[in-house]
Amino acid sequence: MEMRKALDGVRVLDMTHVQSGPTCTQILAWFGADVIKVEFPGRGDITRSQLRDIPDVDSLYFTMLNSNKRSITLNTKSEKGQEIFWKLVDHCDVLVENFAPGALDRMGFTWEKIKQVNPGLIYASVKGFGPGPFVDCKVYENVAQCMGGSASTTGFEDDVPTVTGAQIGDSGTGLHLVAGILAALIQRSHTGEGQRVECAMQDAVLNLCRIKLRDQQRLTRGPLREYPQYPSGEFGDFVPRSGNASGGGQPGWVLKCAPGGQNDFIYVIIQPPGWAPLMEVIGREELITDPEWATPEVRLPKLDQCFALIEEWTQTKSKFEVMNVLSKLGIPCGPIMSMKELGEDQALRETRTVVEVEHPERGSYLTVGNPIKLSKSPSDVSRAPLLGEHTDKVLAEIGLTEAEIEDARSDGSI
Ligand code: CAO
Repeated sequence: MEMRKALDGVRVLDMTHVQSGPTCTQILAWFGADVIKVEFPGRGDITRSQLRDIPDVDSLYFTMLNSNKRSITLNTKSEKGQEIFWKLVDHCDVLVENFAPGALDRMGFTWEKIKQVNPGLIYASVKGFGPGPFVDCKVYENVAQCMGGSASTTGFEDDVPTVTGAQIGDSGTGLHLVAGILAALIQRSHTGEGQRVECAMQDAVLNLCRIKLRDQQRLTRGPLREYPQYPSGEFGDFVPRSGNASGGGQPGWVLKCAPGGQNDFIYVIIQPPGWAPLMEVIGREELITDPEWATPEVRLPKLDQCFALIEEWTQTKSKFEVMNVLSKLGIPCGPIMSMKELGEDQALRETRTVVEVEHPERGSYLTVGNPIKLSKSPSDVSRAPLLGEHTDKVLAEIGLTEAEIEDARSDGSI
Protein backbone atom coordinates (compact mmCIF):
# COMPACT_ATOMS: atom_id res chain seq x y z
CA MET A 1 0.00 0.00 0.00
CA GLU A 2 1.37 3.46 -0.91
CA MET A 3 2.36 5.48 2.11
CA ARG A 4 0.29 8.65 2.58
CA LYS A 5 2.17 11.94 2.56
CA ALA A 6 2.05 14.57 5.29
CA LEU A 7 0.10 17.07 3.14
CA ASP A 8 -2.06 14.60 1.19
CA GLY A 9 -5.39 16.27 0.42
CA VAL A 10 -4.06 19.83 0.69
CA ARG A 11 -4.59 21.76 -2.55
CA VAL A 12 -2.36 24.68 -3.35
CA LEU A 13 -3.19 27.33 -5.93
CA ASP A 14 0.33 28.29 -6.94
CA MET A 15 0.52 31.78 -8.42
CA THR A 16 4.28 31.99 -7.91
CA HIS A 17 7.13 32.75 -10.29
CA VAL A 18 10.92 33.11 -10.31
CA GLN A 19 12.45 31.68 -7.10
CA SER A 20 11.05 32.71 -3.71
CA GLY A 21 7.45 31.59 -4.20
CA PRO A 22 8.33 28.44 -6.21
CA THR A 23 10.73 27.33 -3.45
CA CYS A 24 7.84 27.46 -0.99
CA THR A 25 5.35 25.58 -3.16
CA GLN A 26 7.95 22.98 -4.19
CA ILE A 27 8.41 22.06 -0.52
CA LEU A 28 4.64 21.83 -0.04
CA ALA A 29 4.53 19.54 -3.10
CA TRP A 30 7.34 17.36 -1.68
CA PHE A 31 5.28 16.98 1.48
CA GLY A 32 2.40 15.68 -0.66
CA ALA A 33 0.23 18.73 -1.42
CA ASP A 34 -1.41 18.93 -4.86
CA VAL A 35 0.28 22.08 -6.17
CA ILE A 36 -1.45 23.60 -9.20
CA LYS A 37 0.86 26.13 -10.79
CA VAL A 38 -1.00 28.84 -12.72
CA GLU A 39 0.99 30.26 -15.63
CA PHE A 40 0.39 32.83 -18.34
CA PRO A 41 -0.65 31.06 -21.60
CA GLY A 42 2.14 30.67 -24.15
CA ARG A 43 4.89 32.06 -21.91
CA GLY A 44 4.53 30.64 -18.41
CA ASP A 45 6.82 31.44 -15.51
CA ILE A 46 9.48 33.79 -16.91
CA THR A 47 12.23 31.46 -15.68
CA ARG A 48 11.16 28.72 -18.13
CA SER A 49 12.99 30.71 -20.79
CA GLN A 50 15.71 32.36 -18.68
CA LEU A 51 19.32 31.10 -18.68
CA ARG A 52 18.43 28.25 -21.02
CA ASP A 53 21.21 25.69 -21.52
CA ILE A 54 19.31 23.80 -24.28
CA PRO A 55 17.39 25.72 -26.98
CA ASP A 56 13.58 25.71 -26.53
CA VAL A 57 13.73 23.48 -23.46
CA ASP A 58 12.61 24.63 -19.99
CA SER A 59 15.65 25.98 -18.14
CA LEU A 60 17.28 24.36 -15.15
CA TYR A 61 16.26 27.48 -13.22
CA PHE A 62 12.63 26.47 -13.76
CA THR A 63 12.97 22.71 -13.55
CA MET A 64 14.95 22.80 -10.30
CA LEU A 65 12.31 24.94 -8.53
CA ASN A 66 9.09 23.38 -9.74
CA SER A 67 9.28 19.63 -9.23
CA ASN A 68 6.25 17.63 -8.14
CA LYS A 69 3.82 20.34 -9.33
CA ARG A 70 1.06 20.41 -11.95
CA SER A 71 0.95 23.24 -14.47
CA ILE A 72 -2.09 24.91 -15.94
CA THR A 73 -2.18 27.92 -18.23
CA LEU A 74 -4.64 30.67 -17.40
CA ASN A 75 -4.90 34.31 -18.37
CA THR A 76 -6.23 35.67 -15.11
CA LYS A 77 -6.95 39.03 -16.73
CA SER A 78 -9.47 37.65 -19.28
CA GLU A 79 -13.14 37.26 -18.39
CA LYS A 80 -13.19 33.47 -18.69
CA GLY A 81 -9.81 33.26 -16.98
CA GLN A 82 -11.24 35.14 -14.01
CA GLU A 83 -14.25 32.81 -13.79
CA ILE A 84 -11.88 29.84 -13.74
CA PHE A 85 -9.67 31.52 -11.14
CA TRP A 86 -12.62 31.89 -8.73
CA LYS A 87 -13.45 28.20 -9.20
CA LEU A 88 -9.84 27.39 -8.31
CA VAL A 89 -10.02 29.63 -5.22
CA ASP A 90 -13.09 27.69 -4.13
CA HIS A 91 -11.35 24.37 -4.81
CA CYS A 92 -8.06 25.06 -2.98
CA ASP A 93 -6.85 25.31 0.62
CA VAL A 94 -3.88 27.60 0.09
CA LEU A 95 -3.10 30.36 -2.41
CA VAL A 96 0.58 31.32 -2.70
CA GLU A 97 1.81 34.28 -4.74
CA ASN A 98 4.89 36.45 -5.12
CA PHE A 99 3.92 39.02 -7.71
CA ALA A 100 4.88 42.67 -7.44
CA PRO A 101 2.95 44.51 -4.71
CA GLY A 102 -0.71 44.99 -5.63
CA ALA A 103 -0.65 42.73 -8.74
CA LEU A 104 -3.36 40.39 -7.46
CA ASP A 105 -5.52 43.32 -6.35
CA ARG A 106 -5.13 44.86 -9.82
CA MET A 107 -6.47 41.63 -11.31
CA GLY A 108 -9.51 42.03 -9.03
CA PHE A 109 -8.49 39.30 -6.57
CA THR A 110 -8.52 41.20 -3.28
CA TRP A 111 -8.27 39.44 0.09
CA GLU A 112 -11.74 40.75 0.97
CA LYS A 113 -13.26 39.03 -2.09
CA ILE A 114 -11.13 35.90 -1.76
CA LYS A 115 -12.24 35.23 1.80
CA GLN A 116 -15.87 35.76 0.85
CA VAL A 117 -15.54 33.05 -1.82
CA ASN A 118 -13.53 30.69 0.39
CA PRO A 119 -13.34 31.66 4.09
CA GLY A 120 -11.07 28.68 4.76
CA LEU A 121 -8.43 29.75 2.24
CA ILE A 122 -4.93 30.56 3.45
CA TYR A 123 -3.53 33.36 1.30
CA ALA A 124 0.26 33.51 1.46
CA SER A 125 2.52 36.12 -0.13
CA VAL A 126 6.17 36.99 -0.51
CA LYS A 127 6.97 40.66 -1.01
CA GLY A 128 10.24 42.56 -0.87
CA PHE A 129 9.28 44.69 2.14
CA GLY A 130 6.69 44.87 4.86
CA PRO A 131 4.60 48.01 5.48
CA GLY A 132 6.80 51.12 5.38
CA PRO A 133 8.51 53.42 2.91
CA PHE A 134 9.45 50.65 0.45
CA VAL A 135 6.26 48.58 0.55
CA ASP A 136 5.53 49.11 -3.16
CA CYS A 137 9.02 48.24 -4.43
CA LYS A 138 9.91 45.22 -6.54
CA VAL A 139 12.74 43.17 -5.09
CA TYR A 140 15.17 40.48 -6.26
CA GLU A 141 17.54 38.33 -4.22
CA ASN A 142 20.53 40.63 -3.92
CA VAL A 143 18.44 43.67 -3.06
CA ALA A 144 17.04 41.69 -0.11
CA GLN A 145 20.54 40.61 0.94
CA CYS A 146 21.64 44.25 0.93
CA MET A 147 18.57 45.55 2.76
CA GLY A 148 18.41 42.72 5.31
CA GLY A 149 21.93 43.14 6.72
CA SER A 150 23.67 40.27 4.95
CA ALA A 151 25.83 42.26 2.50
CA SER A 152 27.17 44.69 5.11
CA THR A 153 28.36 41.77 7.23
CA THR A 154 29.68 39.48 4.47
CA GLY A 155 33.15 39.63 2.92
CA PHE A 156 36.33 41.20 4.17
CA GLU A 157 36.45 44.46 6.09
CA ASP A 158 38.83 46.20 3.72
CA ASP A 159 36.74 45.20 0.70
CA VAL A 160 33.27 46.07 -0.65
CA PRO A 161 30.02 44.69 0.86
CA THR A 162 29.45 41.24 -0.65
CA VAL A 163 26.38 39.17 -1.49
CA THR A 164 26.44 35.46 -0.71
CA GLY A 165 25.83 32.60 -3.13
CA ALA A 166 23.23 31.12 -0.78
CA GLN A 167 19.85 32.44 -1.93
CA ILE A 168 18.79 33.61 1.49
CA GLY A 169 16.51 36.32 0.08
CA ASP A 170 14.61 34.13 -2.36
CA SER A 171 14.81 30.54 -1.14
CA GLY A 172 15.25 31.75 2.47
CA THR A 173 11.98 33.71 2.33
CA GLY A 174 10.22 30.81 0.59
CA LEU A 175 11.21 28.58 3.49
CA HIS A 176 9.89 31.08 6.02
CA LEU A 177 6.61 31.19 4.09
CA VAL A 178 6.31 27.38 4.31
CA ALA A 179 6.46 27.64 8.10
CA GLY A 180 3.71 30.30 8.07
CA ILE A 181 1.45 28.25 5.80
CA LEU A 182 1.83 25.09 7.90
CA ALA A 183 1.08 27.05 11.08
CA ALA A 184 -2.01 28.57 9.41
CA LEU A 185 -3.17 25.10 8.29
CA ILE A 186 -2.91 23.85 11.88
CA GLN A 187 -4.80 26.89 13.18
CA ARG A 188 -7.45 26.34 10.51
CA SER A 189 -7.91 22.76 11.67
CA HIS A 190 -9.13 24.25 15.01
CA THR A 191 -11.06 27.29 13.74
CA GLY A 192 -12.05 26.42 10.16
CA GLU A 193 -10.85 29.87 9.13
CA GLY A 194 -8.14 30.85 6.68
CA GLN A 195 -5.85 33.85 7.10
CA ARG A 196 -3.25 36.02 5.38
CA VAL A 197 0.36 34.82 5.68
CA GLU A 198 2.96 37.36 4.64
CA CYS A 199 6.72 37.24 4.60
CA ALA A 200 8.92 40.10 3.45
CA MET A 201 12.30 39.26 1.97
CA GLN A 202 14.04 41.98 4.00
CA ASP A 203 12.57 40.52 7.21
CA ALA A 204 13.55 36.95 6.33
CA VAL A 205 17.15 37.97 5.56
CA LEU A 206 17.37 39.93 8.81
CA ASN A 207 16.04 36.89 10.67
CA LEU A 208 18.85 34.85 9.14
CA CYS A 209 21.31 37.59 10.15
CA ARG A 210 20.09 37.84 13.72
CA ILE A 211 23.48 37.06 15.26
CA LYS A 212 24.80 40.20 13.60
CA LEU A 213 22.11 42.28 15.33
CA ARG A 214 23.20 40.50 18.53
CA ASP A 215 26.73 41.78 17.86
CA GLN A 216 25.50 45.28 17.10
CA GLN A 217 24.18 45.41 20.67
CA ARG A 218 27.34 43.86 22.11
CA LEU A 219 29.33 46.51 20.30
CA THR A 220 27.68 49.24 22.36
CA ARG A 221 29.34 47.71 25.43
CA GLY A 222 32.85 47.56 23.98
CA PRO A 223 34.77 46.43 20.92
CA LEU A 224 34.11 42.98 19.54
CA ARG A 225 37.84 42.25 19.29
CA GLU A 226 37.69 40.70 22.74
CA TYR A 227 35.85 37.83 21.15
CA PRO A 228 37.06 35.43 18.50
CA GLN A 229 34.45 36.16 15.84
CA TYR A 230 36.01 39.28 14.36
CA PRO A 231 39.58 39.47 13.08
CA SER A 232 39.60 43.28 13.08
CA GLY A 233 41.10 45.32 15.89
CA GLU A 234 39.38 48.51 14.71
CA PHE A 235 35.66 49.01 15.24
CA GLY A 236 33.28 51.78 14.25
CA ASP A 237 29.74 51.96 15.59
CA PHE A 238 28.42 49.16 13.38
CA VAL A 239 29.13 45.44 12.99
CA PRO A 240 31.99 44.98 10.51
CA ARG A 241 32.44 42.27 7.89
CA SER A 242 34.08 39.33 9.57
CA GLY A 243 35.82 37.59 6.68
CA ASN A 244 35.98 33.89 7.46
CA ALA A 245 35.84 34.26 11.23
CA SER A 246 33.50 31.88 12.97
CA GLY A 247 30.59 34.09 13.98
CA GLY A 248 30.27 31.95 17.11
CA GLY A 249 32.18 31.64 20.37
CA GLN A 250 34.99 29.47 18.99
CA PRO A 251 37.75 30.69 16.67
CA GLY A 252 37.74 29.28 13.15
CA TRP A 253 39.39 30.01 9.81
CA VAL A 254 39.83 28.69 6.28
CA LEU A 255 43.18 26.94 5.79
CA LYS A 256 44.99 25.96 2.58
CA CYS A 257 45.30 22.31 1.59
CA ALA A 258 47.16 20.40 -1.13
CA PRO A 259 47.38 20.61 -4.10
CA GLY A 260 46.52 24.30 -3.80
CA GLY A 261 43.54 24.61 -6.18
CA GLN A 262 40.78 27.20 -5.90
CA ASN A 263 38.72 25.08 -3.52
CA ASP A 264 41.54 23.22 -1.77
CA PHE A 265 40.77 24.65 1.65
CA ILE A 266 39.33 23.39 4.89
CA TYR A 267 37.54 25.26 7.65
CA VAL A 268 38.99 24.40 11.07
CA ILE A 269 37.61 25.39 14.48
CA ILE A 270 39.79 25.45 17.59
CA GLN A 271 37.67 24.58 20.62
CA PRO A 272 39.67 24.71 23.89
CA PRO A 273 39.85 20.87 24.17
CA GLY A 274 40.93 20.65 20.50
CA TRP A 275 44.23 22.47 21.02
CA ALA A 276 46.17 19.50 22.44
CA PRO A 277 45.15 16.95 19.76
CA LEU A 278 45.70 19.54 17.03
CA MET A 279 49.22 20.29 18.27
CA GLU A 280 49.96 16.58 18.54
CA VAL A 281 48.81 15.90 15.00
CA ILE A 282 50.86 18.74 13.51
CA GLY A 283 53.94 17.69 15.52
CA ARG A 284 54.08 20.72 17.85
CA GLU A 285 53.48 18.93 21.19
CA GLU A 286 55.58 21.52 23.05
CA LEU A 287 52.85 24.15 22.49
CA ILE A 288 50.33 22.10 24.50
CA THR A 289 51.90 23.18 27.78
CA ASP A 290 53.91 26.25 26.72
CA PRO A 291 52.36 29.13 28.78
CA GLU A 292 52.55 31.36 25.69
CA TRP A 293 50.13 29.03 23.83
CA ALA A 294 48.41 26.72 26.31
CA THR A 295 45.16 28.62 27.07
CA PRO A 296 42.44 30.23 24.91
CA GLU A 297 43.19 33.59 26.58
CA VAL A 298 46.83 33.68 25.51
CA ARG A 299 46.01 32.36 22.04
CA LEU A 300 43.29 34.92 21.35
CA PRO A 301 45.56 37.89 20.48
CA LYS A 302 47.54 35.70 18.07
CA LEU A 303 44.87 33.57 16.41
CA ASP A 304 46.40 34.28 13.01
CA GLN A 305 49.64 32.65 14.22
CA CYS A 306 47.71 29.68 15.63
CA PHE A 307 46.03 29.09 12.28
CA ALA A 308 49.32 29.60 10.40
CA LEU A 309 50.86 26.79 12.46
CA ILE A 310 48.02 24.44 11.60
CA GLU A 311 48.09 25.53 7.95
CA GLU A 312 51.73 24.45 7.63
CA TRP A 313 50.40 20.93 8.22
CA THR A 314 47.10 21.15 6.26
CA GLN A 315 48.98 22.37 3.17
CA THR A 316 50.73 19.03 2.94
CA LYS A 317 47.48 17.05 2.72
CA SER A 318 44.28 17.07 0.68
CA LYS A 319 41.22 18.63 2.31
CA PHE A 320 39.57 15.20 2.64
CA GLU A 321 42.69 13.69 4.26
CA VAL A 322 42.68 16.57 6.77
CA MET A 323 38.96 16.02 7.43
CA ASN A 324 39.56 12.32 8.01
CA VAL A 325 42.31 12.91 10.55
CA LEU A 326 40.76 15.84 12.41
CA SER A 327 37.19 14.58 12.58
CA LYS A 328 38.43 11.41 14.31
CA LEU A 329 39.98 13.66 16.96
CA GLY A 330 36.64 15.41 17.52
CA ILE A 331 37.82 18.65 15.91
CA PRO A 332 35.02 20.44 14.03
CA CYS A 333 36.17 21.05 10.46
CA GLY A 334 34.86 20.92 6.89
CA PRO A 335 36.41 20.99 3.42
CA ILE A 336 35.29 23.75 1.07
CA MET A 337 33.07 21.78 -1.30
CA SER A 338 32.71 22.88 -4.92
CA MET A 339 29.39 22.42 -6.73
CA LYS A 340 31.13 19.78 -8.87
CA GLU A 341 32.01 17.79 -5.76
CA LEU A 342 28.54 18.19 -4.25
CA GLY A 343 26.89 17.03 -7.48
CA GLU A 344 29.02 13.88 -7.43
CA ASP A 345 28.76 13.21 -3.68
CA GLN A 346 27.57 9.63 -3.15
CA ALA A 347 26.28 10.15 0.40
CA LEU A 348 24.07 13.06 -0.74
CA ARG A 349 22.78 10.93 -3.62
CA GLU A 350 21.92 8.12 -1.23
CA THR A 351 19.88 10.38 1.05
CA ARG A 352 18.21 11.86 -2.07
CA THR A 353 19.37 15.36 -1.17
CA VAL A 354 20.94 15.30 -4.63
CA VAL A 355 18.62 13.62 -7.14
CA GLU A 356 18.76 12.83 -10.83
CA VAL A 357 15.40 13.35 -12.54
CA GLU A 358 14.21 12.29 -16.01
CA HIS A 359 12.62 14.96 -18.19
CA PRO A 360 10.92 14.28 -21.53
CA GLU A 361 12.59 17.21 -23.30
CA ARG A 362 15.95 17.68 -21.57
CA GLY A 363 16.83 14.10 -20.63
CA SER A 364 18.07 13.69 -17.07
CA TYR A 365 19.03 16.59 -14.83
CA LEU A 366 20.37 16.98 -11.35
CA THR A 367 18.40 18.75 -8.68
CA VAL A 368 18.41 19.26 -4.92
CA GLY A 369 15.78 17.06 -3.29
CA ASN A 370 13.94 17.79 -0.07
CA PRO A 371 16.49 18.55 2.66
CA ILE A 372 13.76 18.07 5.29
CA LYS A 373 13.37 14.35 5.98
CA LEU A 374 10.09 13.08 7.45
CA SER A 375 10.15 9.43 8.51
CA LYS A 376 6.45 8.92 7.69
CA SER A 377 6.38 11.13 4.62
CA PRO A 378 9.49 10.56 2.53
CA SER A 379 9.78 12.86 -0.48
CA ASP A 380 10.10 11.55 -4.01
CA VAL A 381 11.25 14.11 -6.52
CA SER A 382 9.36 14.06 -9.79
CA ARG A 383 10.15 16.29 -12.77
CA ALA A 384 8.81 19.80 -13.25
CA PRO A 385 5.70 19.99 -15.46
CA LEU A 386 5.70 21.22 -19.03
CA LEU A 387 3.78 24.45 -19.59
CA GLY A 388 0.05 23.72 -19.31
CA GLU A 389 0.63 19.97 -19.10
CA HIS A 390 -2.28 19.54 -16.69
CA THR A 391 -4.68 22.27 -17.85
CA ASP A 392 -7.41 19.97 -19.19
CA LYS A 393 -7.22 17.55 -16.29
CA VAL A 394 -7.34 20.23 -13.57
CA LEU A 395 -10.14 22.17 -15.26
CA ALA A 396 -12.19 18.97 -15.57
CA GLU A 397 -11.57 18.30 -11.85
CA ILE A 398 -13.06 21.70 -10.95
CA GLY A 399 -16.15 20.97 -13.04
CA LEU A 400 -15.56 22.44 -16.51
CA THR A 401 -17.02 20.47 -19.40
CA GLU A 402 -14.98 19.62 -22.49
CA ALA A 403 -16.90 22.27 -24.44
CA GLU A 404 -16.16 24.92 -21.80
CA ILE A 405 -12.48 24.03 -21.86
CA GLU A 406 -12.39 24.31 -25.65
CA ASP A 407 -14.21 27.61 -25.45
CA ALA A 408 -11.64 29.01 -22.99
CA ARG A 409 -8.82 27.72 -25.20
CA SER A 410 -10.23 29.29 -28.37
CA ASP A 411 -10.35 32.79 -26.83
CA GLY A 412 -6.81 32.50 -25.35
CA SER A 413 -7.92 32.32 -21.70
CA ILE A 414 -6.00 29.06 -21.16
N1 CAO B 1 -2.37 36.04 -16.32
C1 CAO B 1 -2.42 37.36 -16.53
N2 CAO B 1 -1.50 38.22 -16.03
C2 CAO B 1 -0.52 37.68 -15.29
C3 CAO B 1 -0.42 36.30 -15.02
C4 CAO B 1 -1.43 35.46 -15.59
N3 CAO B 1 -1.42 34.15 -15.38
N4 CAO B 1 0.66 36.09 -14.25
C5 CAO B 1 1.25 37.28 -14.05
N5 CAO B 1 0.54 38.25 -14.66
C6 CAO B 1 0.80 39.69 -14.66
C7 CAO B 1 0.74 40.31 -13.29
O1 CAO B 1 -0.57 40.51 -12.89
C8 CAO B 1 1.49 41.61 -13.53
O2 CAO B 1 0.62 42.53 -14.16
P1 CAO B 1 0.42 44.05 -13.66
O3 CAO B 1 1.77 44.67 -13.75
O4 CAO B 1 -0.54 44.61 -14.66
O5 CAO B 1 -0.09 44.04 -12.28
C9 CAO B 1 2.54 41.21 -14.56
O6 CAO B 1 2.13 39.95 -15.07
C10 CAO B 1 3.95 41.06 -14.06
O7 CAO B 1 4.04 40.63 -12.74
P2 CAO B 1 5.19 41.19 -11.80
O8 CAO B 1 5.07 42.70 -11.75
O9 CAO B 1 5.15 40.48 -10.52
O10 CAO B 1 6.51 40.77 -12.61
P3 CAO B 1 7.87 41.58 -12.85
O11 CAO B 1 8.67 40.71 -13.74
O12 CAO B 1 7.68 42.98 -13.27
O13 CAO B 1 8.55 41.62 -11.38
C11 CAO B 1 9.44 40.66 -9.35
C12 CAO B 1 9.17 40.49 -10.86
C13 CAO B 1 9.98 39.35 -8.84
C14 CAO B 1 10.46 41.78 -9.15
C15 CAO B 1 8.12 41.01 -8.64
O14 CAO B 1 7.16 40.04 -8.95
C16 CAO B 1 8.27 41.13 -7.14
O15 CAO B 1 8.80 42.11 -6.61
N6 CAO B 1 7.74 40.12 -6.40
C17 CAO B 1 7.72 40.12 -4.96
C18 CAO B 1 9.09 39.87 -4.38
C19 CAO B 1 9.67 38.57 -4.87
O16 CAO B 1 9.11 37.51 -4.77
N7 CAO B 1 10.88 38.68 -5.35
C20 CAO B 1 11.63 37.47 -5.62
C21 CAO B 1 12.02 37.40 -7.00
S1 CAO B 1 12.97 35.95 -7.23
O17 CAO B 1 12.21 34.86 -6.39
